[in-house]
Amino acid sequence: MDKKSIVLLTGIGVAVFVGVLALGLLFLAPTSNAKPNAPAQAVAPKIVATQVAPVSAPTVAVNAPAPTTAPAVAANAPAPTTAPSGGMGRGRGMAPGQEPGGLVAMAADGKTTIPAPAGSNLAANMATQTVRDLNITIALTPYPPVSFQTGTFDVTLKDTAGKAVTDAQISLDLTMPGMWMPPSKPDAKHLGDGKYQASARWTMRGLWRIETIITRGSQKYSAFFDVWL
Ligand SMILES: [Cu+2]
Repeated sequence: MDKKSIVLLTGIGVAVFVGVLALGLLFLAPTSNAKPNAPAQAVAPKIVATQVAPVSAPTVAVNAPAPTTAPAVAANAPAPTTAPSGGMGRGRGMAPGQEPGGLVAMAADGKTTIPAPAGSNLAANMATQTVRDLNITIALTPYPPVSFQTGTFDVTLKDTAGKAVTDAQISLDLTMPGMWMPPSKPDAKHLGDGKYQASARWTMRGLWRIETIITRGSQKYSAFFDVWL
C-alpha cells in the first residue's frame, strides 16, 4: 500500500469509529431522560420537591424549565398570611421550597439567630437586633420578598435609650450564604428621624443575607439579617 491509501484507510476507520460512537450516544441519550415514544404525560416534568409542604399551600409544581441552573425550588407558593410567631425554624434550616419569608436577625457568626426581644411584637416583615449602643431594625417590603423584583429595605436606627440616630451612613450588602452572587450593595438614604431606606433587586430565590453596614463617626457597625424567598 502506498502512503495515500494508508492515510485514506485510516481516515475511513476514524470516520466509522466516530459514527458508531455518535450512534451509540444517540441511542443512549434518550433512555437516560425519558422514553422517546412514551406518551406526552410520561415526559411531564417531575419536580422532585423534597419538601414537607404546609397543608394549606398547594404543592405547585413550578416553572419547569432549566433544572440545570435553578435549584429544585418549589416556588411561587402563596405566602402564608400569618408568619409563625416563634423564632423556631424561621429562616434557618429550611429546605428549598419551604415557606418563603422567615426574616430573622443573625449574629455576626452568620449561624446563630437572634430572637426578637420579648414582647417586641414585631411585624413579620421586621427584625431587630442591638449592636453595642445601636438598635437596628429592618423592614422588608414587599414581604415575603419576591425574586426578580425590587425590594425596599427600611432601616431604623435608635440608640439604647430609644432616641433616633440621624447621623449615620448606611449601606447594605446583599449576599447568599450558599453561593457567590454578583455584588449588590445599595446605599441607604436618610429619610429623617433615624429612618433610612435602600432598595435592591432580588436576583434569585433562596436564602439571602442582608448585612447592614453602619458608619457613625469613627464607629462601624454590622448587623446581619437572613431571609428566604
Ligand atoms: Cu444565588
